[in-house]
Amino acid sequence: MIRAILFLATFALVALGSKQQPIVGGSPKRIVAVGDFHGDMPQVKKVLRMAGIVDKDLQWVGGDASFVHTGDVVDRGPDTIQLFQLLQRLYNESQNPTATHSVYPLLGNHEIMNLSGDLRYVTEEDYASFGGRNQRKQAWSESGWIGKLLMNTLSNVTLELDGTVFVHGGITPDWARLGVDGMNKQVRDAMQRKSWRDPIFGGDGPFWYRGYALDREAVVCKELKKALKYLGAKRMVIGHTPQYENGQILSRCNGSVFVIDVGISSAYGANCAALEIVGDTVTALYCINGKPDQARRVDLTPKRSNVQGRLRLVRIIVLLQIS
Ligand SMILES: *[C@@H]1O[C@H](CO)[C@@H](O)[C@H](O)[C@H]1NC(C)=O
Ligand SMILES: *[C@@H]1O[C@H](CO)[C@@H](O)[C@H](O)[C@H]1NC(C)=O
Ligand SMILES: *[C@@H]1O[C@H](CO)[C@@H](O)[C@H](O)[C@H]1NC(C)=O
Ligand SMILES: CC(=O)N[C@H]1CO[C@H](CO)[C@@H](O)[C@@H]1O
Repeated sequence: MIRAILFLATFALVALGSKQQPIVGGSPKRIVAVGDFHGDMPQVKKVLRMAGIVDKDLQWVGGDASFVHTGDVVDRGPDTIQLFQLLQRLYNESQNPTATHSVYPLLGNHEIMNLSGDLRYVTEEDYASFGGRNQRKQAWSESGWIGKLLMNTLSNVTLELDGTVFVHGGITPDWARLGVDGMNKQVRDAMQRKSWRDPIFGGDGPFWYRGYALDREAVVCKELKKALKYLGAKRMVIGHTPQYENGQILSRCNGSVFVIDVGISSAYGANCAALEIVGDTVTALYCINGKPDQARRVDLTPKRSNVQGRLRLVRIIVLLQIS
């Protein structure tokens, strides 16, 4: 009798296994994430238009989407002012009570470098765009508009949305233990105290860590899994380590991490890509022939093959029947 029931269950599960699961609890919002800007307004404009976030006049056309930037607005290119103005305006508009969309600009290591006075990658044109070195320094000071913007408003290093964690460099298990709010709080506190030597700004901290992009998967995917477990998330989306040789978004550890810094800036080859996440569907969006009008879509959703899934179920049931 029990055997008969188990056999029936086997077939029922095999049949069910081939069906798509419906989405429960309403359809998830579209999330669009873009990596390092590095001072190149024309390129950023192109990417945001291609991804359906703004139009040619830089007005929001993304509907109720969430737009995430994973940090590094500045350095290597001259358009610091325009880019921060754009982010500030898009963020302001999203704060309007009638707005249905969200804008999340995160900090990158290059924002922290500028705040901490490390100006090695500032270009001469960038200084000139402020009217000179002193004027630039003033804008980045606590009383300047960029200083205030970064210290008071856009001062987060990480964000969790629908099971995806966004961060500039990467979150190791040690930092993941603090949780998203804990990391953001530590960054804000350290910025206020001007403690640029705080470990959260260090090499293994969320601004600088490159392991998930560069280290061997055999080593690093286990770490990532731990970190995601602490964060209660399914995947991590990171910038910081440019994929400029091929300009492609890199998916590693079976779609548990996506490296979205493709080198958008002309300083890195003027590539054009954004990542779209809707529920569990992850899609890379690319410009076609470097143009912003249309996106080439590449599905990066990790494939759990139906055959494998069903075989696993059959194996479990058979084990139950044997025992
Ligand atoms: C954004 O809002 C802040 C505070 O409401 C305001 O000071 C700032 O001028 C606004 N910036 C833009 C670009 O709209
Ligand atoms: C920064 O993150 C905290 C949670 O960690 C959140 O409450 C806050 O709204 C975020 N700020 C912005 C500007 O997104
Ligand atoms: C990815 O998934 C496959 C099949 O489930 C598994 O064999 C492989 O070990 C996984 N790779 C990593 C890096 O986790
Ligand atoms: C807000 C902030 O910390 N601004 C700093 C930017 O960098 C200069 C040095 O270049 C400092 O003097 C400012 O305090």
